[in-house]
Amino acid sequence: GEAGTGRLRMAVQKKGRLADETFDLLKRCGLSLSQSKNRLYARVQEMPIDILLVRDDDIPALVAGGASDLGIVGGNVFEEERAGGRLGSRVPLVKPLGFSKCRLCIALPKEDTYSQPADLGGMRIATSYPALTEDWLEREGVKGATTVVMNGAHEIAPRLGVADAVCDIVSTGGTLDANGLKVAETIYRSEALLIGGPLEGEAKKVADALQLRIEGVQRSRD
Ligand code: PRT
Ligand code: ZN
Repeated sequence: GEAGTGRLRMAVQKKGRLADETFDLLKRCGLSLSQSKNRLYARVQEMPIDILLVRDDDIPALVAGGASDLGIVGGNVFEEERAGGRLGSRVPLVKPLGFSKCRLCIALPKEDTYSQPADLGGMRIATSYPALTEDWLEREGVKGATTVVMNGAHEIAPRLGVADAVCDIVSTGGTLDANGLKVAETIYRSEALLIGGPLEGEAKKVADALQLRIEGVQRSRD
């Protein structure tokens, strides 16, 4: 991770739903960034930390592979990578950060009746979270359901006839509602997570100091 530079690396989302609250958290920790958000890196002025600005989907692999010491990413993305077996044997430490909360839900056309997981038997479920969806289906003993991987526009999949149900992130529920869908099951509750480690030496000292500042911010919000 910090090889050569002597600075801790932390990967965060460059732009999107996680980014604003991540930068806000760093600011509340008393940290200021020396470069514009449009660059690949930003330097923290008050601590030896470099912020790597990336797509959220790349954060778990960057941390698991050691290119970044720490990362801030949605639990949905982290757990999907882990469930898909893409993080190897190294399972990074996790600290929930309490923002970017949302739910991963299985949704059905409003006219469908739903009372229990077995009702999903044999269905094709459109999702970008196949590993989490398949794990849940297996845990619930749902028979013959399959996932159809889509990277967007899941909510129109049932109308297109390419799926019978969807499994997607829900916040207000407005998107589902506008597309004639309703929540059948919540399979995962997500929030932003600090991932990383285990670290040693100077990198561990810097990471511990950062965590102390984050805990201070969290306490002041309680
Ligand atoms: O560019 P990059 O790959 O980095 O970003 P991205 O486009 O993949 O992700 P982004 O920025 O949209 O979301 C980042 C993270 O924010 C997600 O992984 C979640 O952890 C979290 N989050 C919180 C959400 C939402 N709320 C959310 N509402 N992610 C997506 N949505 C989508 C949802 O899928 C739905 O289609 O927003 C739409 C509206 O939701 P409703 O229910 O409020 O209508
Ligand atoms: Zn993404």
